[in-house]
Amino acid sequence: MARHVVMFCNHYQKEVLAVLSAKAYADVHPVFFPGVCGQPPLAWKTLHESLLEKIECDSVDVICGPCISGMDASLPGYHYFNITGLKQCFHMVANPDLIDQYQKIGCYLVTPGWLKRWDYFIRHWGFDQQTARDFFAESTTGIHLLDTGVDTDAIRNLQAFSAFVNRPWHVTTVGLGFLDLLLNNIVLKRQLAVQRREQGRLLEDKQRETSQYAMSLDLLKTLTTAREEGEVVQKIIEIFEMLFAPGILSCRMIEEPGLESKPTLSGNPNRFILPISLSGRILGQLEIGEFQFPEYTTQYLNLASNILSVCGLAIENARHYQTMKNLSNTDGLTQIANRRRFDEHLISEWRRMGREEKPVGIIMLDVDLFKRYNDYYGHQAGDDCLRSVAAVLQKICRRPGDLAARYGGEEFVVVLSGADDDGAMHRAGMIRDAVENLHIPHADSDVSRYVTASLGVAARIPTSRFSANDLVLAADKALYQAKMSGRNRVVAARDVS
Ligand code: GH3
Ligand code: MG
Ligand code: MG
Repeated sequence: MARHVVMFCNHYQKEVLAVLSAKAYADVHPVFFPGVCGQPPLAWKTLHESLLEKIECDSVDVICGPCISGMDASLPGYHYFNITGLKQCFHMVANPDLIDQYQKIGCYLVTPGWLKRWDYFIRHWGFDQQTARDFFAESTTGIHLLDTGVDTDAIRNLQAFSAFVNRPWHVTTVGLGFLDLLLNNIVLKRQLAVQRREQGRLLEDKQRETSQYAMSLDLLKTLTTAREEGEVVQKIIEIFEMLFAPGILSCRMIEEPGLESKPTLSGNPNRFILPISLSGRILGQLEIGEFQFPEYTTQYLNLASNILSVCGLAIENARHYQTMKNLSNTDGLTQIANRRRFDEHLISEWRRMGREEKPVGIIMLDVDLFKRYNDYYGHQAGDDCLRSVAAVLQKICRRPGDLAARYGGEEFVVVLSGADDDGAMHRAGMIRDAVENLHIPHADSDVSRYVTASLGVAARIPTSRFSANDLVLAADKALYQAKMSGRNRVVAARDVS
């Protein structure tokens, strides 16, 4: 437990030390301020600066009569600050009623600590012996020692003082019992306050933790609505931002799952790298740090680890979803987009280009005399041939918005977003050349020694009167025309009547 300073007037130093030495108050540290009886009170600010500022402690108790001025009930820098302001300092060692009784009958009360310095005070108050005698004769019936029993010189000092002021003297033995009770009370009160504060803090921590868990559960629910991995990562970032308000936050996914690792520091003691893992496999890493409330770092890391295990699940789900989506959008034989993907892509590009008032180009491609090819070389070779043609198309579709798809059988389609008739014709010409240049022998073809293809091309700026379907029909018509006019060629829809 941190140090507890108890401040008393130095007139009670012996009494306080005697009580403390008989007790096992390990953390209590007494500090004494100078007694100023009958003089202006001490300024608290000066006292604090001269006595307390050098002492390391978290709790301060000041026990005093009206001899300190300017004390504030709260003192910054201490967890606990308490003032026991007594009407008179005699109340430290004896019952206030008893003190009252003595004073009512005109007793001038003194303690052993004061008596040690009686001549100093007489001088300081400006008395010589005669004026002192006059004063005491007028205002007192006698000098009365409250004897605490700590000073063997007390009686002798009492006698000397009484003789000086020419007053009778009396002694009441008060002992240390009263002071003992007072100190005990002060120490216990402070211990209780510290315990309460500690419990309050624990309770507060628990409440914060519970509300964070509740909040994280709510936030984690949003993860279940995210399908794409990028969306999941974005939501993870949002969750961590909401919960911890960190200064540093980034999330990096790892494509190939790695080995499980523990949270690590990244050189900076306020920066942590946490694994996003599932069943012992690392799927990614979250870098987090410089929390707004660094005192809760350990709790934050615990909560973060729990949340990240759910995040791992969400990432894995997103990856499964992506794989399934890819499978359902890919043609099994050629591994390029399938008809379903083409339909979706064309619709979305048609809308997008419609807004931008730009054309969409489309190329329909049909392998020439492919039935004969199959018949001549076998179905297996036919499959290989289709794969090679698909690869040519894929290679040519490198621009964003472009898509090559297998339309069905030996027919393919290419979407060229933003391409007008000329652009689409140019690309179709390249495709035709590239297919023939594959130099796949086709011995049974009338058209060439090699496998060739016919292509129909159409391009239009989307309008409400001309649909994406109309564009496909136009390209198909042009393809038919290419077949009719001898195959291994490109025909533009604009040239078809
Ligand atoms: P045209 O020049 O007029 O297009 O003649 P074609 O023989 O290519 O046209 P047709 O429609 O008569 O024949 C298409 C052939 O494509 C028939 C079919 O066996 C073949 N085919 C369709 N899908 C596949 C496939 O997945 N693998 C293989 N090996 N052949 C396929
Ligand atoms: Mg065909
Ligand atoms: Mg064909």
